[in-house]
Amino acid sequence: MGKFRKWLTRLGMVAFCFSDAKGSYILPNLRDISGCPGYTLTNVVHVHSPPSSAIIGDLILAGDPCDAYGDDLKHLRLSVDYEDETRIHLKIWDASRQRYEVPESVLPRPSNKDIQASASQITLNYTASPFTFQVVRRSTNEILFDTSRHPLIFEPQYWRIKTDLPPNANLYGLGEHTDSFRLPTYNHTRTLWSRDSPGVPPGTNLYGNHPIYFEHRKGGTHGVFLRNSNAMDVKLDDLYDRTTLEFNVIGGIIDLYFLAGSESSPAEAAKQYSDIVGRPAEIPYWSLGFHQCRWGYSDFVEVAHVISNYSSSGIPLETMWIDIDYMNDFKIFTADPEYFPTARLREIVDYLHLRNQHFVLMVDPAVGYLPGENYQTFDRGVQDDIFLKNPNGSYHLSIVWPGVTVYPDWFHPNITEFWNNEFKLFFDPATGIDIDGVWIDMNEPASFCLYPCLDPFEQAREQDRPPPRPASPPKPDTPIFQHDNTFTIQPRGGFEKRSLLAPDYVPKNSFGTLSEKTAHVTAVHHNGLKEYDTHNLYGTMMSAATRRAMLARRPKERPFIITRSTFAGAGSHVGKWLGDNLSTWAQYRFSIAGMLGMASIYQIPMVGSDVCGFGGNVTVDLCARWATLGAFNPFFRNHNIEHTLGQEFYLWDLTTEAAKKAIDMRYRLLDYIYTAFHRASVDGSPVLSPLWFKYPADEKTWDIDLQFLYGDSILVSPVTEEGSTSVDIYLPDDIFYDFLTLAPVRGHGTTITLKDISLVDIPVHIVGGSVIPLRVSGAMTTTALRTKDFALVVAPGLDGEAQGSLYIDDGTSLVQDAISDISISYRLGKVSLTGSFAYSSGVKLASVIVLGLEEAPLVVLASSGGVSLGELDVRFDEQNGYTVITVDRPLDHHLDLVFEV
Ligand SMILES: *[C@@H]1O[C@H](CO)[C@@H](O)[C@H](O)[C@H]1NC(C)=O
Ligand SMILES: *[C@@H]1O[C@H](CO)[C@@H](O)[C@H](O)[C@H]1NC(C)=O
Ligand SMILES: *[C@@H]1O[C@H](CO)[C@@H](O)[C@H](O)[C@H]1NC(C)=O
Ligand SMILES: *[C@@H]1O[C@H](CO)[C@@H](O)[C@H](O)[C@H]1NC(C)=O
Ligand SMILES: *[C@@H]1O[C@H](CO)[C@@H](O)[C@H](O)[C@H]1NC(C)=O
Ligand SMILES: *[C@@H]1O[C@H](CO)[C@@H](O)[C@H](O)[C@H]1NC(C)=O
Ligand SMILES: CC(=O)N[C@H]1CO[C@H](CO)[C@@H](O)[C@@H]1O
Repeated sequence: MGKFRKWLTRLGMVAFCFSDAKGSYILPNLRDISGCPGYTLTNVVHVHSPPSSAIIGDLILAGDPCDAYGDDLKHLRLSVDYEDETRIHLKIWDASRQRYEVPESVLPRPSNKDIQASASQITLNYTASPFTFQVVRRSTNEILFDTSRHPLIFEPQYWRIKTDLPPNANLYGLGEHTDSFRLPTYNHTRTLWSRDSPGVPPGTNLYGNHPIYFEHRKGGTHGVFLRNSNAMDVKLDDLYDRTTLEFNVIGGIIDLYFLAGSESSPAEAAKQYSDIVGRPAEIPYWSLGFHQCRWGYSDFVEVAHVISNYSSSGIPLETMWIDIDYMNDFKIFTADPEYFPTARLREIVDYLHLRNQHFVLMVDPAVGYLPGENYQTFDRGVQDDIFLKNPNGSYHLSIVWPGVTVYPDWFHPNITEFWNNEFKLFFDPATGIDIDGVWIDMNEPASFCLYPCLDPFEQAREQDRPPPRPASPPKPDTPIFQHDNTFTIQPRGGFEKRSLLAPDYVPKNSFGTLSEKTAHVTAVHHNGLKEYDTHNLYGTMMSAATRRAMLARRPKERPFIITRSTFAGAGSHVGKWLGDNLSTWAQYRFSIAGMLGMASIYQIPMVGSDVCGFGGNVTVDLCARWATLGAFNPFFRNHNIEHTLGQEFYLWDLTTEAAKKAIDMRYRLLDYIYTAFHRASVDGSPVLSPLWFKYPADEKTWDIDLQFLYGDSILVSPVTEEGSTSVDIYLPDDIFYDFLTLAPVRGHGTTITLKDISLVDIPVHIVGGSVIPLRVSGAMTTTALRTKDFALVVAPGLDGEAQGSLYIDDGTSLVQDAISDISISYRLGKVSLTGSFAYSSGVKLASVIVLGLEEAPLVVLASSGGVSLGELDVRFDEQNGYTVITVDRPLDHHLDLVFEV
């Protein structure tokens, strides 16, 4: 038994949490709310002079209070703003007391163009008494949101807003969840409250929280975002003639953004959502390479062996990761002097860097509570006084890997200096471990202390986590409730009457009470805010702080950070992995819907599951299939739990072959997906999408979540059943091309069966109408890949035309000196490359491959800016009907290829 083995394993926690998750809901004490009187709207005034249509008004309780979960508030304020052509903002708050709102320091509000209602694509129509409203799409007069039958309820610790929707509504979002991508609408509750959720069971609240949904109809797709971080239950139900959706929230204010989306292009809803929560951060090119990690590497020797084994097996390894194992007694910002000494880790980093490979370590938020132990991170945190506190000013203690711990308070005004300094010292290129990226975990924040956690020291002993030294808590006289500018609580604030520990309405947290296995809801941040209100922001605030710290180390480079817990807007700081899932076929399947949620709705496109699964032993067949699916995860990492069999791809011949083939496809497509990431950072275009984003009128696509679009033009249709070598895939009425043979496949809006798909293959199709930039071959690193020439695959649509683009830059800098952003079009026998060509990539356009032609053009003439470049060599593949035109010219100028037949 090594020193690491004496503690409870994380696997043990999995089993423990499973049993805990079942049947332990605190059943909400449901009250009769049918008699709640609603409110009457009065004193409506136009707050700005025309052309604005913004209004503000008073909402007065319209009858005898129902006091369902507390006293009905008597007087509310309402505002409605037409912020731009596609967005309405509706806000309802307490007129007499200040209530918590998501701080703008965490989620900035969008700019408000303050337009006239008549210029908006949607309008808000209301009835004054009782106050209800409808959001209407003007072009069709279709009602998108309708509270007519459901008067508003607003109490100190409960509010409810409820809408009727069309029957069997197509709803997506409200994650994080492992439910189907198209949400079940019968008796379904989505609870939003960050939770360390091993095994990621469907139907429960998971790590992150995204109170946004898209609703899709024949007449269009729109979005609704609730800007609120309190615990909530979003309830969906089907009645005979309609679906209903209701937000039941235990704090904050009603802060709704209605997004018009579009009548014909669902991706517009995603772009509009990026206007309010921010666009995804640009990622380094190398981060799209293949990553290997596992929990349970026993020492630096094993890590080095994994790196060399990847190399000798010929599987490209871009980035090596280490989980908590490297830490000394699991203390963050320390390395185990015997098992992972800094000097030896530095050797590994040097080795990787010399070979253009990368290195990532994990950092948790919780800091070991070790007074007098010369644990410098803790001591500096005490000195800076940046740890989260109890109401009486003592440190809020919990239990994480190192035993009893304290949490950084991300609202503390000096937290940036503290966190930056820890990163600077420990990850110092000259003396420490020069990481290229960082992985942040346990930031729900997770705790192993069972509520009420009266004696964390005793529980840590029982759990066999290192007992901390007895010591008096530092600075017992630290004043509490100091305020800063982030948020000021007025003395008469609405908070004092709240029962934080026992709200009358109890959201359906799968751990039971809201404080279970996390920071308690009573914990107080430096600015006076309570965990009750801000819990769901913790992981995203850690993400933002970690981004600042990584930027402070390498100010010119795009940081690479992967987190577990997210809130709306997290994607502008970090990427996300889907958490501690299991090595099962079911979870392999869920991972697609999980990624779709993050990438197509929540604006967190750098996303992927633990490839081959995290918990449990994977079978070689599943791992081979997952290697091929993983190649189409935006973030592609193999990772598993300790005390299970290794699952590095090189361990089996089958996974070696699958990984090599899949990584080769991925790498040839890397600039295609990098271009998609660039577009996302510019306008929020989804990097992955469900089929219905492309075929919104095709009802059969609406609930498909086992096929998806990688970028907007590559259709991925993995085999999804154990023991199967075939898959039924749906092809809409369109033309597709097999990615490997390039042969056309006509879709007819039917399901077809693809047969004989070996365990090392994955069906991939190019969607007609697109141009795909490819590197001519893969490579062992992304650095080497960037020296490969390009080929352009032109895949004409049913109308015989195609469009695509290619974005190239240096792949790492935050600010680019020169970029190439090339548009490629194909129409009437002419391929044109236009746009900017300023980035000097040093590579050529080797060839243009035009698919689906019945015969080859006799002659292809090239010209650039009107200057003839002569005739190009043409080869025709009769079997699969494609034409290869050899171009072999630098990719640095406009180019036209004209076909003569
Ligand atoms: C909403 O109000 C507008 C302007 O008053 C009106 O033209 C429209 O018919 C209303 N729509 C619905 C569905 O009530
Ligand atoms: C609704 O779901 C809850 C919890 O999942 C269950 O207890 C209840 O029986 C269901 N109600 C109906 C009507 O199906
Ligand atoms: C590396 O490969 C060797 C030989 O195939 C094997 O014995 C060893 O267990 C592997 N090491 C690791 C850490 O995977
Ligand atoms: C402060 O509150 C914590 C948590 O409620 C409690 O454990 C601790 O004993 C209190 N300390 C004092 C000095 O009252
Ligand atoms: C933040 O740090 C500065 C400089 O050390 C110090 O003067 C200030 O009191 C600190 N602020 C808080 C709230 O601790
Ligand atoms: C995984 O396999 C190993 C070796 O066969 C076995 O000892 C272990 O119990 C297995 N773990 C699980 C979770 O099945
Ligand atoms: C592959 C897999 O099962 N992924 C799941 C892992 O967990 C996340 C939730 O955190 C799910 O969204 C994924 O579907």
